[in-house]
Amino acid sequence: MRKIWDAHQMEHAPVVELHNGAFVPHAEHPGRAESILAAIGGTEPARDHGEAPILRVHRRDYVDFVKRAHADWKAAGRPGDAAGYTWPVVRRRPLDLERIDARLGQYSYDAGTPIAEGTWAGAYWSAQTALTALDIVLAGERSAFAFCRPPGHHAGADYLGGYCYLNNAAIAAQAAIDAGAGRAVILDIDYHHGNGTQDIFYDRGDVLFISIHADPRTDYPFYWGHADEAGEGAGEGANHNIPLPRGTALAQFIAALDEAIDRVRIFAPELLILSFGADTFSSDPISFFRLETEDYPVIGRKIADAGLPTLVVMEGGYAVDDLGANVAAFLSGF
Ligand code: OKP
Ligand code: ZN
Repeated sequence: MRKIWDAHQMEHAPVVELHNGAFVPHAEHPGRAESILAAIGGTEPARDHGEAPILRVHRRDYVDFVKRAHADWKAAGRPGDAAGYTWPVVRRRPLDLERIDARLGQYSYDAGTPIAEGTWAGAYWSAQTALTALDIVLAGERSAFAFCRPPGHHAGADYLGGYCYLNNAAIAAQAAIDAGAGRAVILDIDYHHGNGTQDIFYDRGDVLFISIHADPRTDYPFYWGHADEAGEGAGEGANHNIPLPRGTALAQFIAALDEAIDRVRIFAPELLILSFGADTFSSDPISFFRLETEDYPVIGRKIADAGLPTLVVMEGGYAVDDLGANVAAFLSGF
């Protein structure tokens, strides 16, 4: 399987995040990339597809915000990386606010996703990595691996959160539809619910979103990912959440995956996009499933057995010492 990664993605390196009431070292750090790159072997750089495919998913004003936010933060004389502290729960008027703190609140939903100096570059090239890997699959190869970092599945059309700025899987899905694919499935097996992806396609019938994740009653992102979120309008029935309890190990995960793959088959898409997170690992520092390294090839093989052209997009995974081995194990099974 060909693997895409772009060195620009390293430029995204926020220092700290607000986690459970304290500032701690940011979990989504460049060391994740070093671990994965050392384990998966040779990669190819991304090809620049420009902003147009990003703007098919994200709002222009949001993209401009992400680009400018760190400079605006510095111009305001602030230390460190840009992060919000107040959110517009009440929206009585259209927001056209100038102050950086107001704009951070408008375009984000958590305080754990700072915008550092290299964030726009990293997020931009992460999206280009997804688009470049998609080209390989659209050209007829069975699969490709987009080593995206920062990840994307929590980012919505006009908001960031959960370490995500641009929704790489959604951008690739929309690009595939624009290239003529009639239907695509995004299957998300990161530990966390892919709320941004769900949100982007919630009213669409051409992109089925299926997610297996930790129950949002106990885990981030709390407000999305419940089993009764089934889509709306033309998307009614094209969203399917499978929340699982903390402590889930291989047997229960595979049962959920079987159910998910049955639904993929019935939908009969031309393309499968897999949002793959390795934070389902037993020792992940922020997650609570119990998958082991030797489980990942089993999962990879099962997804390959669905028999669809497949773009694998990297999402989370924070147990850095084992992360590369877990990703390599997944890809070897696939
Ligand atoms: C990103 B991905 C609050 C911190 C929550 C957000 C987790 C984002 C995970 N205690 N941190 O889905 O792996
Ligand atoms: Zn995750």
